[in-house]
This record gives sequence, C-alpha cells and structure tokens, in this order.
Amino acid sequence: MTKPKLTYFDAPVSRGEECRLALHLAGIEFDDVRIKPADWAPMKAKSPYGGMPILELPGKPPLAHANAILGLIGRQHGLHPVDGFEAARHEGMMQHVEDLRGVVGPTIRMGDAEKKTAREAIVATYLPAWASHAEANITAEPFCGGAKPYVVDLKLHMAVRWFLGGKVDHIPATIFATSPKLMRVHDAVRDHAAVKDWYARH
Ligand SMILES: N[C@@H](CCC(=O)N[C@@H](CS)C(=O)NCC(=O)O)C(=O)O
Repeated sequence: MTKPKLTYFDAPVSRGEECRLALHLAGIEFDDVRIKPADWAPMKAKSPYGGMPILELPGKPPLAHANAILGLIGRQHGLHPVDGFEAARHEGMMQHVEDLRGVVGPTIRMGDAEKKTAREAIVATYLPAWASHAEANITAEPFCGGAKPYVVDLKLHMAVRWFLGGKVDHIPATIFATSPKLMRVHDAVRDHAAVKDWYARH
C-alpha cells in the first residue's frame, strides 16, 4: 500500500462520507474503497472494532471509529483546532453527532409500525433537545471555529443532511429549520469550494 485507503459502504452518507470529505479537504490522495453489504460480512470480524469506516495508512495498523479518523486527519492537516481546549470542545460536538446516530440509527432496522412510533417520539423530544444543545455550543460562524472548516463541521453537515433530503420516514425534512446555527454550518460546508469539487466528481 502506497497511499491511504478508506473503506466504507458504497454510499455518500454518515461516518464514511465525513471521513472522505476530511481526506479530500486535507488534500490527501486516497484509495476510496466502497464495498457492498455482502462483502462486509466476512471483513467485519477482522476489522478493528466491527464497524466502518476504516482508515489504513502505509506502515500502520487499520484505524477505526470515525471520530478517531477525523481527529487524526484534522490534527495532521489543519482541520482541527491547535488549542487543546478548543479541540476538546470540537470533540464534544463530534460525540454529540455520534449520540444522535446512536438514537436514530437503531430505528432503521425496525418494522414499519415500531419505526413510526419510535421516530415520532424522537421528533417530539430527542431531536429538538439535541438541536438546542448543538446550537448552544456553536459559538462562531459560519463554521464552528470561524472562517475555516474543521472536521467537526463536516460531521455536523452530514448529520443535518441526513434529514434534509426528506427521505428518513417520519422525520420531517424541516426538523432543523428552526436551528439557524446548524443550518449555517450545513450550508457553509455545502458551499465550500473543496466540497463542491468533491461532489462534482462523485
Ligand atoms: N463507533 C463507530 C461505529 C461504526 C459503525 O457502526 N459503522 C456502521 C456504518 S455507519 C457499520 O459499520 N455498520 C455495519 C456493521 O456494524 O456491521 C464509528 O464511529 O465509526
């Protein structure tokens, strides 16, 4: 292996896509390995923690957990704050996105009736509280750290984008419409030149 390799499902979503975006914003040429669900089963047992994305760097063992991957890319390529306290604040927000995935993610595998009940409850209580905590902790604009995007912004972008397309049953596309800071981060990432460049090619 001569260049970094990122392995994830063949979809522009979630933990894998935020890591692809981070690698692209960092200017790193990488092998973008996209696998079919059936090909994941035999790989899972041998993976570091049983999940993707997985980043492989020449001469290093495979690295997993999206926030560890984002933190490494961010620290090495100016996409994560240098100041230790500010970096920890960003890591708190990145964990906040993981908490959201931990609540909404399990509903994907539910049957229709159970999914509707679970998601309606999430829309009524969890998501407004989640958005309110996110808003309270975004203290700069347009990105979380001010003028330039950091890995935390890519992660927030993916979280907002998840619902914005209106394709998550029982969760309105407008769920974050009254959360101006979250929408501002989402839009600023969407409109960033390197992000546009990525989607012009993928
Ligand atoms: N804590 C891990 C979670 C990894 C995870 O659950 N990834 C999902 C895709 S977003 C996955 O690999 N699902 C298939 C599986 O768990 O077998 C992380 O942050 O990367």
